[in-house]
Amino acid sequence: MKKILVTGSLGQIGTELVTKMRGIYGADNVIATDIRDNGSDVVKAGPFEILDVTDAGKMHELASKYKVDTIVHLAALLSATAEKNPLLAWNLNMGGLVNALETARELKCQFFTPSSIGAFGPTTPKDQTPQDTIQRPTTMYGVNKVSGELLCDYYFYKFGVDTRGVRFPGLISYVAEPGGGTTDYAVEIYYEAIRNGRYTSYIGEGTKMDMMYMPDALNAIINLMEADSAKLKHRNAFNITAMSFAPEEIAAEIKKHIPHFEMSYDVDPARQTIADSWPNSIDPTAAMEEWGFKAEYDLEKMTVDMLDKLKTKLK
Ligand code: AKB
Repeated sequence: MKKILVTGSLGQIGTELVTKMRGIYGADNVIATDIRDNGSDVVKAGPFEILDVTDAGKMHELASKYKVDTIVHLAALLSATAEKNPLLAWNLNMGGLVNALETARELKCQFFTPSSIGAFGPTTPKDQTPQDTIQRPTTMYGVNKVSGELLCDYYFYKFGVDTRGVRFPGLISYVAEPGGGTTDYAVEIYYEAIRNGRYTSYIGEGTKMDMMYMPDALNAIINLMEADSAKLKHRNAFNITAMSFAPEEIAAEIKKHIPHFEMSYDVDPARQTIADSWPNSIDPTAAMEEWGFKAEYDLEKMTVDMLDKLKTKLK
């Protein structure tokens, strides 16, 4: 049985991943950590510790205390926040990652951390972006993600740490809201559609980005961690995606269920610039071939589920 330490457990991915992994591996075998305690189920339903990921000593101490054999490192600033405070992003995103990789090396742990479509830049091929291609991102978040991908590869080749990772697209869920990302509009739109029947998009018409529904993202993490190591040629930074759409396409899908729904635009230049530098759609073939990645939800199926779940949540 795995014993897993998760950083950033109260974030958008962590909140659901911790719960799912506790169901699979046992509540006591998933140690949730975060910089704050929000009193949620993640905190109450199993071991929880306060951890600032820039504190290398505390991270090592907690991993030793619980004798973990796996580290899932999720704590990071997302793209829009990172762009507002690039130095903080460098220190937190890279400092946290190095500390987590060092802990994994010292304690011989398996390791997972997500990269992102943000690891690509304006000179990357925009459509069906290949697994191995030009990566010259123009955001601090992208610089962090490319550096992180390389660092994870390095820890595998140099020290034999079993590092694994995916490049996540925008993640959509009804449980925990994202914060500070460029793709967050695709979550907000569902909340606003139900609350007010209207949404003002900060991303402009025609701007396509890859997206994925959270259940597929959680399965991807667990399946990659469980995959046969011998079959992995890439290990880190696998392209994965479930759908690609522009704001008007998700709005049209919502309108099928909420006919009075209206969308308008008030483009935020900062987030639009980031979105414009990212691919329209990425090619997940390597992930499909090397560890059987498959997404269950497309835009249509996700929209039915999101609206259904949010209607209950927002009652
Ligand atoms: C963001 O928008 O920053 C994230 C991401 C795609 O990495 N959701």
